[in-house]
Amino acid sequence: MERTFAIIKPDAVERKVSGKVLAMIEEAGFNIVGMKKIHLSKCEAEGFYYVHKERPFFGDLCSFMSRSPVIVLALEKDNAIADWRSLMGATNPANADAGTIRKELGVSIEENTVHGSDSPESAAYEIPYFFSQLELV
Ligand code: RTP
Ligand code: MG
Repeated sequence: MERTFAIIKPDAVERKVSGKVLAMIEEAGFNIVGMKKIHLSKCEAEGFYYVHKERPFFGDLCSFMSRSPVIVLALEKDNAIADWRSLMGATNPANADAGTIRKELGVSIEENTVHGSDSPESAAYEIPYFFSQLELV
């Protein structure tokens, strides 16, 4: 079993589609081993996305991620990291395959509904950024 980290981003929580995202996660066979709703500060968003700090969209991304609450998730499944990236779809919803979360629910390249770890190294940074061992069941 592998674990990955996911976020239901502010655009989805604001539009009240987080239940739809959770249903797609469960239907795809993921076990939710950690879940909580939090409102990130700008500083916390910057720490989470520090790998993107030189990218032109970094400031906008951190403002977006801290503008309203998100739901953070730890997901478990065989091949969880790659399978969650597949279920999310391409970064830009316009390029995402039918049936993916970003195609069905995404708004724009920035407001794309969900985040997912892109490697075992990212998952190992991201899960403990939000969850203590006691919060993972
Ligand atoms: P994520 O990290 O959120 O799972 O998304 P990703 O791997 O598909 O995309 P990444 O390149 O890591 O970008 C992180 C997030 O930054 C926003 N973004 N905005 N305005 C833009 O051109 C742009 N490009 C990326 C998106 O919210 C993207 O998910
Ligand atoms: Mg990424």
